[in-house]
Amino acid sequence: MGKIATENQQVLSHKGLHLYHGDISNCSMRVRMALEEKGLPWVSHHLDLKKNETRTPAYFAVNPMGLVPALVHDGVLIIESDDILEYIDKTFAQPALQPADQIGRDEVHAWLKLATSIHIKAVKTTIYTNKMRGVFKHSGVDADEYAKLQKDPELLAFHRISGSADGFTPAQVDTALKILDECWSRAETALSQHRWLVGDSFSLADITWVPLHFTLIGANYSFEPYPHVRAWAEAVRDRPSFQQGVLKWCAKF
Ligand SMILES: N[C@@H](CCC(=O)N[C@@H](CS)C(=O)NCC(=O)O)C(=O)O
Repeated sequence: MGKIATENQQVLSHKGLHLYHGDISNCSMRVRMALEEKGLPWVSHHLDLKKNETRTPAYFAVNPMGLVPALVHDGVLIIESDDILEYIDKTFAQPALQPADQIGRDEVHAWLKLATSIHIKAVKTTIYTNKMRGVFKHSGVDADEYAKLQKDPELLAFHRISGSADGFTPAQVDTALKILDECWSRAETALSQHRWLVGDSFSLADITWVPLHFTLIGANYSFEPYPHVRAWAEAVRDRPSFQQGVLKWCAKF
């Protein structure tokens, strides 16, 4: 979605970089990592997902999807982590977080879009099933209020199921796992051929997938079959951007 129009006076008045984000949110971790890699100062607007702080009219007036992250740069509002990452890299050129050549940039873009495309069906389904059940306590009233705020049918359906007594069906959970397996097999192949997901330079692709690795471990997803992925994640742990963008906010998922 990228830049979106807003009439929110608070958002319009923000000077510099302001990030609406959540400590445990893997999409927020990406953006925090990118900001750290670029050495950019930013103002934090933290929302606690476990306390339903994104499920309020005030936050829907910032991001009409009710999701974190949302970045504001001098009054310009950008939503969707993949678009935010590309915005940051384009606007603040150094250090570059994408290869200079178009083929490499297309590859990075494809990794970003892959993560976006599997987010609800695979990532959120696995995390909400294995990690978050019972953590978010949405009462009936909450669900009704949320339904009034949330206009996106996929998110509405997702939260209706995740908040129900039965949660996702075994078939849905299985589909989620299969999608994750396909993606991590693809990452394993890429990382057996070069140091980072796209060639030999750390890029937005790594920034996008490392928080998924981190949070999926916490949701009991097994990385046993993927030795190159495990070594890659270990290498990223040493970067200050991982310390500051991930561990400072969420020591353990
Ligand atoms: N496609 C969005 C997904 C954002 C998203 O799902 N954020 C999660 C945290 S990682 C969130 O806000 N969850 C709260 C909710 O689903 O209501 C992006 O990449 O920014």
